[in-house]
Amino acid sequence: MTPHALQEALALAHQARLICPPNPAVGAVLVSPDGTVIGRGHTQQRGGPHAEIMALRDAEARGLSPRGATAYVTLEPCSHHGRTGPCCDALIRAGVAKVVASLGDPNPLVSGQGFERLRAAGIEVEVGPGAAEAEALNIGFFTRMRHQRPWVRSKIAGSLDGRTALPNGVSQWITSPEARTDGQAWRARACAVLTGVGTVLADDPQLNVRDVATPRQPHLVVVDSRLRTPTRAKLLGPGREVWIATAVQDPSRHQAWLDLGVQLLVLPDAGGQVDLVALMAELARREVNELHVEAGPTLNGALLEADLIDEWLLYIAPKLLGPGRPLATLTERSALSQTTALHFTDMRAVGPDLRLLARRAEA
Ligand code: AOF
Ligand code: ZN
Repeated sequence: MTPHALQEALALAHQARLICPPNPAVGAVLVSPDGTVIGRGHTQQRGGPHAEIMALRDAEARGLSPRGATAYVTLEPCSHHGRTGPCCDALIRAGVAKVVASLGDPNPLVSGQGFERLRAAGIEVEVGPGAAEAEALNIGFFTRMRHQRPWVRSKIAGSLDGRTALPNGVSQWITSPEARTDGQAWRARACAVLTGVGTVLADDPQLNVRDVATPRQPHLVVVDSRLRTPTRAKLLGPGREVWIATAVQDPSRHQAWLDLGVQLLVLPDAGGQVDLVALMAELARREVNELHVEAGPTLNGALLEADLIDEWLLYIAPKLLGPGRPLATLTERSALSQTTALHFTDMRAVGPDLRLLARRAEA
């Protein structure tokens, strides 16, 4: 059974999700020996205080002492000097008696050292309650720390017969406004949104978060092997951090985009295309935890064939389009044993549409 205070810490971590990337969303609740909650906190924006510090400040602001308290936290308190100071030292200084943490921090700078330092200071440490939820909340952070790549989620809106557009490219709108707003909520929690130059040329999208209140816009990544993104594309508008992933190595061809403040990720050429595996490693280096893909069938197909999609977010409208564009362009299979096996992890109605979440069979 997850203690009530830890459930509250998980709820606080949920609240941090839009603001805190690339840091993990963490919640902390301090409970005094008589069982009263004396402080609450969650992770702040990049470079800001961690959950434990916010909870200690909350107790201080209320004039309550954390001495002898139990700290319920959804992640191992950090032990390193990063953009902020170590939380385990702050807890030790504050005199807490016990720490209950959902799970260890996979960051190699921490990974068990936070717990060790707490125990060495005589603090009782319990690990485990709420672990599954704390990890699910931070699936991108855990994937990046463990595998040096982001958690890649591809969002697709289509018809019941699996079409994302008519043959002439018309796709606005197959799914309902409710489904489109729901899709924006998933964009908002991602560190970065990824699309292909084909989509930029066809739709001139903004790919920002508009329908959901958010303190932060995700970065935007355009896969553009040959540098065809128009310099007047809407998504290059002001206030947005845009990275173009290209296989064009010649620096003299980069200037037009650099002048617009775009960052170029110059990657190896893999058969005329950007090496997508190298792209994922570069995005992890740039601290992208969750990558939200909104792309056409070519890029989705290439990502799928490279086994780089962890999760599909599918919105299916109760419409039949007949001939049209597929979800992903794949090479022909000759046996069902060669097909990509997925399993559904969630299914629900969103307005008149269906929303399905599916993961790789082994994911
Ligand atoms: C905690 N509590 O609330 C979070 C933690 O660069 P910094 O100093 O902000 O450190 C970021 C790292 O701290 C991050 O990669 C992860 O290992 C840990 N996150 N730790 O004690 C928190 N968000
Ligand atoms: Zn910390």
